[in-house]
Order: sequence, then structure tokens, then C-alpha cells
Amino acid sequence: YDKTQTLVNRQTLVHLFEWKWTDIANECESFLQHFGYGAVQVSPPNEHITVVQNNDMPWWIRYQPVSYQLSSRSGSSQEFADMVNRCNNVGVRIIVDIVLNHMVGVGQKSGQNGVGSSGPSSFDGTDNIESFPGVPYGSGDTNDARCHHDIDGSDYQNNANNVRECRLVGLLDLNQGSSYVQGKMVDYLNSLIDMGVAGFRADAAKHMWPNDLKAIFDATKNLRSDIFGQNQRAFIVQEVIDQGGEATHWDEYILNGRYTNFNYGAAVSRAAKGQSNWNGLTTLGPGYGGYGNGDDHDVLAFIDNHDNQRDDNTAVVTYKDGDRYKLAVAYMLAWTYGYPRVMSSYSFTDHNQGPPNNGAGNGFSTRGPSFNGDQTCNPNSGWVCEHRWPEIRAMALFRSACQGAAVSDLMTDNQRIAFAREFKGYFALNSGSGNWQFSGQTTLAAGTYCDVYSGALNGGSCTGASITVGSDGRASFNVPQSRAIAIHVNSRI
Ligand code: LM2
Ligand code: CA
Repeated sequence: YDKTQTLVNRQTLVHLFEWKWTDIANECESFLQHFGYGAVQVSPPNEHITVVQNNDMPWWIRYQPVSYQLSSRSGSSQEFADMVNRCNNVGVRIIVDIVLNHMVGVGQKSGQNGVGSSGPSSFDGTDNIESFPGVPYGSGDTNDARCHHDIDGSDYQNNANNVRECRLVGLLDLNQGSSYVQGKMVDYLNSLIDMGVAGFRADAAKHMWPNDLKAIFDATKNLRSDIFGQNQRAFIVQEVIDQGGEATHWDEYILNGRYTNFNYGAAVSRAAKGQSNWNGLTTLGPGYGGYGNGDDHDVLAFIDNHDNQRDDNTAVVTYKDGDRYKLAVAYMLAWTYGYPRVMSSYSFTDHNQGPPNNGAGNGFSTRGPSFNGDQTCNPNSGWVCEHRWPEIRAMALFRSACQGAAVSDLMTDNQRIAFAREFKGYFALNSGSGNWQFSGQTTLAAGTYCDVYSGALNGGSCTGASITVGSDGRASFNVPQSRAIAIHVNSRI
């Protein structure tokens, strides 16, 4: 389940948070396939509650399932199927965010908040009623018999049972140990596999027993052989927040695929913010920091996600950090540890704020992105589209070009780091003050290369800095403050 199921020359996952299916289909065709992106993590496609507050519909309604019908704010079942087809046709995979831990928050009912349920299914999340005819589930399918209250803050440190069987922020907790519940979940996952998806991001995995998840995943079909070949299994990444001191541990989950390594983004963010030194990151890999960093094939690497980009005083850098964020994401894409995921956001000021939309009169339907001539998203559309930022999209191509090549010829100087990806590429970043001038061993063939961090190679001409590699593989670099330089075999002029 740890195999990414991407094409070999596409090595980066992008989370198109809250995008519509029709927009993602267009994005696969017009952009992602050309910039080394191998897969898209999409928001939960199943039916969810609707909530109106502050003349807006929050993003987190997507994490309150009503049924497993493929009808959501992102679009219909037909639109979802069309997206999967069109993305697969251009070699871009779809990874589905699956919310299996729970249903709606206790007390939520269809029709409340004056807007009705989002789809045709009615439901009643009143305590002890807990009725979801669209599945169907009833209260007997929850963990109420084992725990009938919320997870307590202290449970996270010392009660794994409660973390897994009590309610997460009041969300009605399903019993994944029941064969009936497992069957409904397997049917849901199989319906997605039949449509051609490549895998799943398991929401709130640490709130479910690893062996229950294993029973569910093991019972799913192989991926479609016409797309993925014979006997291929879904890619799985489980959302497990474990930065130490928890009762539930990341390594309980690696039997089921990868886990979201939250230690990684925190470590790179500290260096990007100047709170630690890049030379400390030269061992970022299995065993790094003493806890929480598993084997390369177990890890999903990311800087920020849709949750921690909203935290007050977040430990990670986000799109709001500008150059420092670009350096963190660039480092992730240049470095060899885990399967990297790029976050792609809409801009927000309030942490509940939903995606750009067409207003109350249109049921807050999502308004898609629009694009500038340089292929970035128009900020007036409300979408940030980090994945389209020139530096980040260039680094997604860098990662693809350097796929399989080891790191070598490391040079580091506290706020600076440079290294080769043997015979494929060379990367240097400078988060210190002043320019960084040095001569480095690139391991590349002699020639002139286009620095794709400061520009791009278009039709043989480079809009960025040109770097000359001598016959000894060495080159002189001058990395501006808060910037990086990246050259690779496909950026040779
Ligand atoms: C996740 N991973 O484990 C998601 O990444 C995260 O975004 C989800 O929380 C969480 N698990 C549950 O799927 C979000 C959001 C919460 C929100 C829930 C459910 O961060 O704030 O909770 O989704 O929509 C909301 C309200 C909360 C309320 C709850 C239940 O914010 O105040 O709790 O609904 O009604 C009483
Ligand atoms: Ca649970």
C-alpha cells in the first residue's frame, strides 16, 4: 500500500484542497501533467452536512459525512468520474480523502441551519438516534457502547482506547470493528476503485484501530488493471499526528501503507524560519530527531496541511510566509525522503472560512480559480495555488528529473545548504543574510544550465540565471538572500 502508483516521471502529490471536480479535471490536462505532478489529493467526495455561519459555509463541513454517495460541494458523481478519467488519461492519479472514523457531529440534523442537507439523504445525528439512512447506519454501528462521550485532552497522552473509541470533537464515532460497518466502507472504497482512483488518504487514522483499517483495506479490490496493470493495490496514506508523547503511535500504522509525518514539516519549517540550522537537516530521514521518522517508503512528507496552516501560532510555514515558504517546499522537493505532498490553498483570514464562493444566493457554491498569463492563479479569484508558484512548480519538475538519484556533495553553513542529486541535478538555498557565493561540485555534465528557481527554460532560452558547469563538474554559484538555485538535466540550455 506504500507504492505511490504515479508515473515514474511524476513524483509529487498535490492537495487541491476544496477544488471542484470540473476544475481539477481541467488542471490535470492544462497544468499538472506538464509540471511533474503525479497525483492529486482531493477533498472528501461523499455527501456531507451543510452549515451556514457568518454568511459563509466553512471548509470543515467536508469532514462530517452523511452517506457514501458521491455528492459534495466539489461536484456530482458524474463529475467525479469524468475527473478521474480525464486525469488518468494524462497520467495524473486521484487520491481520495476518506472519512471513515465518524459521521456528523452529535446533534446535527438535515434541515438545520435553514439550508437542508446537501444531498438527497436525510439524517439525524441526535444523540442515541444517530440515523443515516443513506448508508444505512444506526446508533448500533457506532462506538457508543464502548464510549459515549468526547475524547478528553489527556487521553491523547495516556488512553489509546479512548482516542479510538470516543468521539473526536463530538463526531459520532463509527465502529470499524463491526463486519457490517467494514462492509459498507469496503463498498465505498470499491466504488471509488471502480472509477479508477489510485488510492486514499485516511482521515483521522489514529482514531481508528490499525487492524480494523487493515481488515477494510485488505478486503478492497485491486486497482483497475486497464490503468494500473495487474495485481496493483491502492496507495494509502494514513493521517496520524504523532510528534512524540502520544498514546497512539505512527509505527502501528505502517502495515497499512504510509503515514503523514508531521515531524518533517516542523523540522524543515524551523530551518526555514531561522530557528534551527540547515546543517541539522542533512540527516533528515529514517531515525532523524530520535522519534517519529520512519523508513523512506513509509513516509508522506509535507510542509503544511489544511489543518496546521490554520492553527494559531502554527509551528509550520505556510503560503503566508512567502520566500521562507518557498524555500521550505523547495527543500522538500530537492531532498530525498518520503513521498512529497504540496499544499495548494485558497487565501483565508478566519480559520473556519470556506473556499471562494458565489454567495448566499447561490448556496455558497464554489467559485473556481482563474489564471494569469504566467500560469499562476489570479489572487482576485481567492485561490493561492502554491503548486503553480514558479519556484514550486519548477521544483516539482526538479524532483521528477532527479528521481532515484542519491544526494551527494553536501555543503552546509548554518543558514545555507547545497547538494547534488548525483548526475541529475544540483540545489542550493540561502536563508541567511547576504548573497552566498561559492563553488560547488554538481556531478553534472559540462554545459550551461538554466536556474529554474529564478526563471525557466522556454524554447531553448533561459529566463533565469545561467550556470556554467565545467568539465570537472564544478560551477560557481551566487545565491541571493532568501532564495535558492536549482539546475538539472532537463534544464540544460
Ligand atoms: C482530520 N484529521 O484527522 C481532519 O484533517 C480535520 O480537518 C478534521 O477536523 C478532523 N480530522 C475530523 O475529520 C475538521 C475541523 C473541525 C471540525 C471537523 C468536523 O478541524 O473543527 O469540527 O472537521 O467538521 C466542527 C466544529 C467543532 C464541532 C464539530 C462537530 O469546528 O467545533 O465540535 O464540527 O460538530 C463540537
Ligand atoms: Ca474512532
